[in-house]
Amino acid sequence: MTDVIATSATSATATGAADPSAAAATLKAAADHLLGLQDGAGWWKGELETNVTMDAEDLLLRQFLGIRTAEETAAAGDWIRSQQRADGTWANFHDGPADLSTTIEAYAALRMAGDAKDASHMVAARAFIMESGGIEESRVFTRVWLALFGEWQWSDLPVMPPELIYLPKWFPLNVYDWACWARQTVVPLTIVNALRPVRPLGFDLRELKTGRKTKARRGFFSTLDRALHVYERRPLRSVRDAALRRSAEWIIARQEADGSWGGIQPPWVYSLIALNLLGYGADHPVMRKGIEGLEGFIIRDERGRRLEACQSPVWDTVLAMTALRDADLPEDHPALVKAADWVLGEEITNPGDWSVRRPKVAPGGWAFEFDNDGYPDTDDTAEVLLALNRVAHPGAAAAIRRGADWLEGMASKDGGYGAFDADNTRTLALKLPFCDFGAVIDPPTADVTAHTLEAYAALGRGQSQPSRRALEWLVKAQESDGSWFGRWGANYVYGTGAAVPALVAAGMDPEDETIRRAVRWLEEHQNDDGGWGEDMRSYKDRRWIGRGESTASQTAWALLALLAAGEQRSAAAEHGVRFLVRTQRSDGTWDEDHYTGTGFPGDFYLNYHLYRLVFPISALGRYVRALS
Ligand code: R03
Repeated sequence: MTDVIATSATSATATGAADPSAAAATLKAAADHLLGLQDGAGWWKGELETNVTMDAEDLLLRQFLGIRTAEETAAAGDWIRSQQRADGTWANFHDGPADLSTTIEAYAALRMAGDAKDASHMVAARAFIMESGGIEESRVFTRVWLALFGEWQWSDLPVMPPELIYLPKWFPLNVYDWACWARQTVVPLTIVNALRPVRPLGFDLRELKTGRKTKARRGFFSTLDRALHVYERRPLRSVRDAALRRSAEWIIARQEADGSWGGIQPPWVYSLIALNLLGYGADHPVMRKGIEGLEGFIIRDERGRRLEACQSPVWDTVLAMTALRDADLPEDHPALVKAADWVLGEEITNPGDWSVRRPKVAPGGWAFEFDNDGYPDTDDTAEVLLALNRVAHPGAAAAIRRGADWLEGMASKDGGYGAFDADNTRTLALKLPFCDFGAVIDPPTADVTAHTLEAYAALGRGQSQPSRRALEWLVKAQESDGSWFGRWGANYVYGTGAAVPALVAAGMDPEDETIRRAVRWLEEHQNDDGGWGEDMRSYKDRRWIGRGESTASQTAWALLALLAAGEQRSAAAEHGVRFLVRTQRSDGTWDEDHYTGTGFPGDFYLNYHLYRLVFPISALGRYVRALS
């Protein structure tokens, strides 16, 4: 029954049955908004919001290279201050718990910006830092940044020798055993570690130290670390010099067209530092390109200046294309053809680090970023294929074939898919004392395997052997509660929202118990407001699994699963659709302060600013179609 007191159409639908015309109107407004965001070159790109370590490290990098300006420092300081919470701390995601390393880095950056130690916001930050154990308890990366300026001892950091580059590709811990992002980060850090530079900061941070000993991990690897520390005092000079040279060549060979390394902040900044230490000045072409390239990742607005950790144009563009097709735009709509044109130009036609494990596989994938030609990934490639397959473009068919062949070649031995490499599953690196932040391997995950399977099915390859193995892999990966884990999105709602549509597309009966269990899990985790939400804490604390404030993107993921399962007339789906209708802004998009993208479970999170729009459009579009 509709509440008689309700005056607006939207609040009336909140209590009545789902109204297909309200859903259609919401869909239309959202699709129009999305169309208005397309770049003239054909792509879409939303901001990729992360945390203030990016901005603090940017200032530290510039300080190290001797290029930090007062203007940049003040503007970054404004941004960092704007992100501080009332209790003086900084978090890694909206409304998240205070993070020690992030708060230390932010504090150091604000000291650079000239904030006084006894200013109340600095006192509050320091109180949190000290009660959390000070610099001694911060992550290795934070202590590396501080060591660059003499605020931490190099001898109190785990050793990572440049001779690593010599380990053959079959030997444990060789660079190709590391996930690509860790590989590109660790190689420059071995150079930094060997040269142990200390440059001036202009102030000290002794107020952030407790003087206690950093918790040491025990076992074989800390023994190995002690042995390496001894070796570091007198390394074999000729071997060391050759290793440094070879590592530098390895790095330089991987610089991208935009000056980045891997299109992501960590390898980028550490590569610049490492090369600088080897004598490359800020005006050397490689350095200049790298430093100037960072400008393209800077966002400036009234709140200050911030650095994106990474940019997502390929990912955003293909999700937008799929959303607009779900919204029933014709396959030859000019916006879609233009987008397809741009996407086709982004195909990666050269081998890369992935070729080390799959030397016989021909190129044909796509990366996430504008420029990351050495590192196409299976997740982006699957979503590219799904999008291109639904747009009328003469160049699409051949590119789709190459892409699907590449994907098949990237299957891991167990039939699942990692993001950037096949069989990147050796867990040894996880045990190194160096590795206390972020995943350092890239094993198959449910979300990526699901996207790949969905692509195979859409392309008529659903009966192929790789496809069947991916399906088996996914069925086995289902959690005992009926959900799937989300590696690159939060969390079980994301994994389940990927797995169910893929399994059904690949031919699984929606009445199959696998699908029914997933539907029940989603129904049990729907919020009273009709939406779904899952907090990032779910990665560390089981009590948060499937729980959190409702968001537009997570509600859409749940709906995509329910719709694929044939549940469009269920109370859960109707209630979810009403949530989206009710919470849409007048300009057609949604607010989404909560982060729903994952960089590293437990450590690093992303707010993709287009998720709030593309996923609701897909969900509402499929809903409207299912009812008609
Ligand atoms: C969503 C699907 C597509 N997906 C690609 C997603 C890319 C996400 C951005 C990656 O940005 C990174 C940021 C990082 N930080 N720190 C690291 C890092 C890596 C990527 C990092 C952590 C540990 C080590 C090395 C680097 Br060791 C901030 C498939």
